[in-house]
Amino acid sequence: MIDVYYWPTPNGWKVTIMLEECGVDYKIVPVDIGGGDQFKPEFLRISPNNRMPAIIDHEPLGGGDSLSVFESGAILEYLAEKTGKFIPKDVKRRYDCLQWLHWHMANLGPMMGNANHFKNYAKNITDDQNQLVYGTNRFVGEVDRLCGVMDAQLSVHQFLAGPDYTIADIGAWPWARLLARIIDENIWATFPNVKRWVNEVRSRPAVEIGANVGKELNEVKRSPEEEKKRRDLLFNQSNEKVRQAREAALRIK
Ligand SMILES: N[C@@H](CCC(=O)N[C@@H](CS)C(=O)NCC(=O)O)C(=O)O
Repeated sequence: MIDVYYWPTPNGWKVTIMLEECGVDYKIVPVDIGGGDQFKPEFLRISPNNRMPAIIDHEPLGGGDSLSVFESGAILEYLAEKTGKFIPKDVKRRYDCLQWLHWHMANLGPMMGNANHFKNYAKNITDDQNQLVYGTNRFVGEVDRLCGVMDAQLSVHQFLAGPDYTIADIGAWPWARLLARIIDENIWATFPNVKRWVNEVRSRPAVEIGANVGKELNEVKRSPEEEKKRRDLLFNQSNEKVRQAREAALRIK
């Protein structure tokens, strides 16, 4: 059994989609990131960066004690290695897959996260139009560039890393499916190969199930004051707060 420390966001969906694709049993442990669960000692012990997702595998690859993994890309690699699924065995194809997995971890995910922040959240935090416009243009511009990179790749390959559906697709898809919501509807007309691939991956039954896990957790109605408190918690995280919480977690025997 694998415990999945999870909240329904793109980084969380990668893990539930992979587990559904592989047919592995798992248990969801909700980490309410707006409510501060990511600072609880039991979570920080396995996820030093106070971000979900993380997993604990009680029957780990190689045997022995339970094993924890944080960072969604590392979790996908671990599950692929454990199950032998969605990662090619051939060395060249394997590194095609890993290159594209790491590409989305370092590029598409963070840039879409920041584009979303500037387009949808920053206006609740600052009235400074210069900052809002600069931040939005910078990150939306980067997402546009990255869509060009993906579209070119998908114009000659069925999937991101070539002919096979791999963890590179499982990692990037949960972000790419949100392109219209975060950027705008025209994005699909500009990048038809990305659109084709997003739809193709969406049609897989395991993707449909994995991307809906814990949907109800995000459907809670909250007052504007509560929403503000949750945003403050997410967007005001100091070095001191994080370090103290993590050190305290590590001191627990
Ligand atoms: N690179 C990390 C990013 C994870 C991440 O940013 N998680 C967000 C939710 S999507 C989170 O836990 N945020 C909590 C916080 O900001 O305190 C991964 O891919 O696992």
